[in-house]
Amino acid sequence: MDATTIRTTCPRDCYDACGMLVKLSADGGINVVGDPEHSVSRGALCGKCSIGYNGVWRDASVRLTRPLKRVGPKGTGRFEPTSWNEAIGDIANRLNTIRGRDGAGAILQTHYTGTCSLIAGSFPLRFFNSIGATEVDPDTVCNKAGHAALQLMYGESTRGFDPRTIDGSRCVMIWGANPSTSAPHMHQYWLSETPVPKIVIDPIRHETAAAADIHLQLYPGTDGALAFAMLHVIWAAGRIDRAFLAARSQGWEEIEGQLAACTPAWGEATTGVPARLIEDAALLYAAGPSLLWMGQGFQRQSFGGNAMRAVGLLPAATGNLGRYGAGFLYLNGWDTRGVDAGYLTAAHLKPKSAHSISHMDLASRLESPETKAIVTWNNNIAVSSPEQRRLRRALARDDLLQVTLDLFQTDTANYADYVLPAASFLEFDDVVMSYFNTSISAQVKAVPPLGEALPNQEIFRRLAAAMGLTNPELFETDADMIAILLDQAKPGLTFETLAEAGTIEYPVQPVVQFEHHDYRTSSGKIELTGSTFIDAGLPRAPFASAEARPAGGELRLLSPASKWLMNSSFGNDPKILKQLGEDEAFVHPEEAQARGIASGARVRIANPTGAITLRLRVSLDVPRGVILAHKSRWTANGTRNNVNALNPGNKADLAESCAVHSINVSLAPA
Ligand SMILES: Nc1nc2c(c(=O)[nH]1)N[C@H]1C(S)=C(S)[C@@H](COP(=O)(O)OP(=O)(O)OC[C@H]3O[C@@H](n4cnc5c(=O)[nH]c(N)nc54)[C@H](O)[C@@H]3O)O[C@H]1N2
Ligand SMILES: Nc1nc2c(c(=O)[nH]1)N[C@H]1C(S)=C(S)[C@@H](COP(=O)(O)OP(=O)(O)OC[C@H]3O[C@@H](n4cnc5c(=O)[nH]c(N)nc54)[C@H](O)[C@@H]3O)O[C@H]1N2
Ligand code: SF4
Ligand SMILES: [Mo]
Repeated sequence: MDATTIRTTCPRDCYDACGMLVKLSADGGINVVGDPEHSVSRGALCGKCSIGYNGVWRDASVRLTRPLKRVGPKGTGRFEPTSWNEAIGDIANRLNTIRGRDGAGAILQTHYTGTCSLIAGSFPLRFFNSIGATEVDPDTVCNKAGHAALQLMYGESTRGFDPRTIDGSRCVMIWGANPSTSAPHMHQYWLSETPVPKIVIDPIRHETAAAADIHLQLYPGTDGALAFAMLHVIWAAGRIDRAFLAARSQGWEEIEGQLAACTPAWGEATTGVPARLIEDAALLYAAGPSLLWMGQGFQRQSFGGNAMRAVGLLPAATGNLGRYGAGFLYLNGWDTRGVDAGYLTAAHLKPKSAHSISHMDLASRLESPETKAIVTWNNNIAVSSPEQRRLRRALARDDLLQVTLDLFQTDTANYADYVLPAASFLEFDDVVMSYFNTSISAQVKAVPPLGEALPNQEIFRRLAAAMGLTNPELFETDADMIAILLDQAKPGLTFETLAEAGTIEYPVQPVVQFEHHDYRTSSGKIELTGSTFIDAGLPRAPFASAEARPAGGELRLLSPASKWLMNSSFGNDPKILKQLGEDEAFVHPEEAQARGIASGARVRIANPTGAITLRLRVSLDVPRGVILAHKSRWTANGTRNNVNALNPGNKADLAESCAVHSINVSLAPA
């Protein structure tokens, strides 16, 4: 490579963590392409990123390039440029006043995965920990119920299988994930190239489901029942691994006692999946070695925690753990690469008095006069969070200080008092760690920040200084942090070495998940049942949960990831908007027919929380009783709301996590 090509990594909230090349041209322009030498992406980026990174991402007419101060009413998006000094100085004064008068708990901060690089994604937490602000727990809008359930059962949730061990597998089961959208290269290569039977469990017949050997197209929210029906089949066939359960787990008796009733015929009646397919899938999985990919889609339901527990029984009951080619994966965390998250976030600075709240309570918390300020960074709550109408009304409060850091003038930024321009991942060095495989990648600065944009971490260093904070952790440099992080991961690894390689596999040899059966629960065993679950608000034992189907002609609304967006990101790129077309929802042809609605008609989708209007399409990929409308459309240009206007923010059964796939709606012509 010559000096005009920089090798770097995509740090977005995506399983793939693709390698990319940034080619600089003489006129200062760039061309971002896939790195042909990267083992995951093999020279191609996904459609959205190859458009977006060569589109709005470096377009100075679209990006935020200067700090902005609000001049119009909140929500109207009227701002004027100001200087960093003025903006930081005023924000610092106002936050200090609130800390002194109301306490730092009156300051909310919301964040998530706008960038998942380690420093830009975590350093700001040092600032908020040091002042003791109230964190809106990011995982509660995404995957917290699943994490909490696995932590109770297995002692942890972020040490998954090593995808490289697929060469020892005889079955891969994908439960409630859609790799064809959310992990496009894993779908294209890792899954498609491995000649292993695949089972997909998803209400929607997406591309990965269509390509699978067995697709169990269950009715949404019936995962617990399906898992128990599969366990019944395995049990009735004498295929339960009793030796494994006896040695490695506790509580199986309480599960076994429930199984007789969960026949395949019962499973079919409860989940909608044909009994024959339940039997085939159960026996194929049980034979093993089998990998189980637990997606994030199936725990976003009222029984989310129980569903994760029930599905989590399968690897234990079949001994599909601790051997090559077997195991489960929810996410692979940074800890699998030796990173100490407490160091990254300076967790020790956090005062005991600091609280966190669920995203499900964000709107009501913002309404409360006790909340005096909100800082949003790395997320876009006006698009992504529940109770959209109520949330926006609360954001419009004149007495609420709002500071938003972003690359773009998002729907959320429109409500801010100050909008601070963040630098993009192309504009500073950092470290990236995939949450699917256990690689370590370099994010290498390819171009200078656009305009006056600054990396998140630098914005918070300046704010800390202006507020008179003195903890040295708040001022540690990027270079020092990168050196420490890489040394934690692999002693002696330098950024220069990493940058040259782009991505390194870690460790070099594939790892067998739970090879030493070192479950980090209090008993040291896999806890299938027990009082810890009761303490967490669940029953002692998992059960065959199934949500009631909507009645009275209503439909279950599913709003998973869109192929052309990364959450709400790219929602302002004209070429991506062209790919997306008009905002659409999809139903089975019989559901449209039953309501006398033609495909292509404008429809109104409504429930007590709100209503949206979009265009209806029919699709055989969507089961009866369900309506599919992908998440994350921006609303700034035209429509006044998106699918989250229908989201009441109901909580799952565990960890105050979201139940966004358990929403019922009516459908009628607009
Ligand atoms: N209806 C419905 N709603 C959902 C979901 C669903 O399934 N259905 N899914 C939920 C899930 S899983 C999630 S994770 C959330 C995601 O929702 P959010 O966390 O709000 O994610 P994004 O909309 O992508 O917002 C990320 C923002 O960060 C900005 N950004 C990118 N890089 C940087 C940077 O370096 N610095 C700063 N400061 N900003 C940056 C982007 O421009 C973008 O505006 O949505 C949830 N909402
Ligand atoms: N292109 C693209 N990629 C993304 C994102 C994006 O917005 N766009 N978002 C990123 C984020 S934040 C996340 S969290 C991940 C999520 O990526 P995944 O883990 O793949 O999860 P989702 O796409 O939310 O949902 C996966 C599937 O769950 C299914 N599902 C819904 N309800 C149920 C149910 O009751 N039971 C079962 N078994 N399945 C159900 C949906 O039909 C969907 O196909 O993707 C990341 N990658
Ligand atoms: S979003 Fe995912 S698929 Fe797209 S370039 Fe980034 S890592 Fe690759
Ligand atoms: Mo997410």
